[in-house]
Amino acid sequence: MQERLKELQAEALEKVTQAADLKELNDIRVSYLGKKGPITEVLKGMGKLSPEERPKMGALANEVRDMITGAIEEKQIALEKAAVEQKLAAEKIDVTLPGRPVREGNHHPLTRIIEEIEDLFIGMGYTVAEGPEVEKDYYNFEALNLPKGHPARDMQDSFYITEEILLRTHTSPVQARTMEQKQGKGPIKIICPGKVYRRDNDDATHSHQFTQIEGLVIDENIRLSDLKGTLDVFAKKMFGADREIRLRPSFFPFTEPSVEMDISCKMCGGHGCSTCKGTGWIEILGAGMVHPNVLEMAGYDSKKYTGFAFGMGPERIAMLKYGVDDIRHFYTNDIRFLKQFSVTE
Ligand code: 2NL
Repeated sequence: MQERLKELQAEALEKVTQAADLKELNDIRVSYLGKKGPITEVLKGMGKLSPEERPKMGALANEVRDMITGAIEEKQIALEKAAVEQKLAAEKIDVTLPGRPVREGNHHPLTRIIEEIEDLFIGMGYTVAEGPEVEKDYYNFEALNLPKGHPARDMQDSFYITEEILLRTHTSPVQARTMEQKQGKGPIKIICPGKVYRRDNDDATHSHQFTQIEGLVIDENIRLSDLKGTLDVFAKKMFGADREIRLRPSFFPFTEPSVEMDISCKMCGGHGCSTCKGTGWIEILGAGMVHPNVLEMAGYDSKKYTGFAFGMGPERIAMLKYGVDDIRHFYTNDIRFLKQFSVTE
């Protein structure tokens, strides 16, 4: 029995020494010192010993158990320490490494232009109105004096979803909805920015999806001169105080009279160059006095109320302002293009 205990002691101590981790060590503890372990087993056989031998053997068994327990505890401390050291080594941070640069993004050039135009009109007392991009034929065409079969509907070939629903071809339906909500009463002073869609083949100057900003002012006694003054302020704030504007007669189904606004070309000071195609003037937007039919359809008395409206393309304005030669640059998101509009760089 004594020999068996010594054997167990040697075997257990050897295993403790070899233990590679805390789990293995715990397994050793359970297998040697547990209730079903070999030492307990040996002690069960003590009944067969003589009374003189029993205390000696009991003492030896306790000694063996204490030695194994002690060895396990020591090993446990060593393993825990090694684990902490390994973790510290693995998580070591080199505080002398230079930091990774944080790259600052910038607003998309179109967002910049749109927000600039919004701010400019907000400064003149306008509020920004938005509406759905999937729109009813009624608000997109009918309410704007473009009844079914009107030739101008072909001019702006549209993406129809059903017979009565389409992707809006301009932001005018937002204005038609706003007028309708007012139920023919009170003034309106809004600008409507947003995405619009037309069935065009994409090229350097056309895109099937683009942005638009329209403005609408309705009140008593609104005159063409109010429109002209507003557009003059807009042109000078947007392109420089040295710019002149001119209005040319035009046609839109929703305005009468209709005009197109040009700004004087800065490239050549009005003498004629490639930007202004030799004319000294650059076309910027379309506008006009709101057609009486449009007012009446929205519930406004066209004898009491008049208004003006205008519409422009932020892409065109951004192209002129920043010298961009292809509209597709705005949608392909080439980082080399976009980075050029960073305010900080
Ligand atoms: C252009 C021309 C224009 C309007 C848009 C409008 C809206 C209502 C009533 C009357 Cl609700 N007019 N909008 C008027 C004239 C021109 O846009 O060339 N846009 C890029």
